[in-house]
Amino acid sequence: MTIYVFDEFSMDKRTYTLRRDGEDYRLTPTLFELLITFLESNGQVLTQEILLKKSFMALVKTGVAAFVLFLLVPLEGRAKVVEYTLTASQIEWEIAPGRKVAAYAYNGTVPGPILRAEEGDTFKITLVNNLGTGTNLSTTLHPHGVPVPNRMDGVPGVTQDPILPGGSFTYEFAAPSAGTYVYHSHFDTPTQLPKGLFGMIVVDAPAARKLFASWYRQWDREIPMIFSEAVDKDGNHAELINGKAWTVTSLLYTVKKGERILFRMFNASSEVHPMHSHGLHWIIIATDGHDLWIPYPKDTLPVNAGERYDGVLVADTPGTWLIHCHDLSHVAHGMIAALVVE
Ligand SMILES: [Cu+2]
Repeated sequence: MTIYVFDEFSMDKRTYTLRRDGEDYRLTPTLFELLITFLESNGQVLTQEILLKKSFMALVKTGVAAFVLFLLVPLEGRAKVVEYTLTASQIEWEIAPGRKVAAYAYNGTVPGPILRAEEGDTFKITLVNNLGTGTNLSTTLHPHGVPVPNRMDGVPGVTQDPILPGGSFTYEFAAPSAGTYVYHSHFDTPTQLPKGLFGMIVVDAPAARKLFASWYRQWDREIPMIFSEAVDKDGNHAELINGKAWTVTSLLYTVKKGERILFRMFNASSEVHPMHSHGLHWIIIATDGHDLWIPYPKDTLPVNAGERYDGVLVADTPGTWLIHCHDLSHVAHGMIAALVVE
C-alpha cells in the first residue's frame, strides 16, 4: 500500500508539494485535485496529516457554507421569470469591414443575443417571425441541450405547428443546471441555422455555490465563442467566430494579467473545429451543459457540430495570443481570434 504525504498547501503560489516514497513532487492545483480524486476513488489510504488537513478544511468550508446559505437562501429561493423577445428577420450582416452576407438574424445580430438566467428560474422566450410576410419562411426555436417539456422542443409538425410569417410563439421552460446551452431555428434547419438563426443560452449557478467552488470553477470574466460559416456576397467562403471573420483589428479580446476567463464554446457549423490556444491553455470544466467529474487541460480542443465546451484559462502571461481553429483551411477563411493579455 502506498502512503502519500503532502507537506505544503499554498494557494498563493498555486503549487503543492507531494512527498511520495521519500521524493518530493511539485503539483499544480489541478493535478493535486485529480490526484486526490484518484486516490479517493481507488480507496487508497491517505496519511493522517492529509486527512486532518482535508477534514479541517472541509469542516471550515462546510461551516461557512452552511452559514452563508442560511443567509442567502431567502434571496436565492425566489426564482424569477426571465422574459426575452426574439425577432427573426432578414438582414445584411457585416462579417468584416466591407464584407457582407445575406443573413437571417435574431434581433438583428449574428449570433443572436445571449439568453441568461439562474438555475431554477423560468425562461419565457417569445419568438416573433419577421422573416417576411408573403414568403414561405416559417420558423421555430429549438432549445438545444435543454431538458424541456416536449411541446417546447420546437420541432415543426412533431411538437408544434410552424410559426408562420407574421406569427409568434412563446416558449416556456425551467432553466436547467448551470452551464452552456444553445437555441436555434428548427425549421428548414440546413438553411435557417447557417444563415444566422442561432445563439447561446447561459444558466448561472447560485452565487452561494460559486463562492465555494474550486478555483477553476470561478472566473473573472467570460468570452463566448460561437463557430459558424457563411458565404459572402462575392461568393467567398468564410469561417466565423461570433459572426465575424478575422482581420487584424477584429476578434481581439483584451483581458488583464492574472484574470481567469471562462470560454463558452459552441460549434454552430457542420464541421469539426479543433480550437487551439497559443501559449495558454484551457482547463475544460464542462461539456454540453454538464460539469465534468474530472476537469482536464487542453490547448487543442476538437469541437464537433452542436457541441459545447466550457474551458477556464488563466491569463498569466502578457502578450497577444492567437486562438484559432487548427483546420488550416478554416484558418485561411478567417477562423482566428486573439487574446490580448495586458
Ligand atoms: Cu475549424
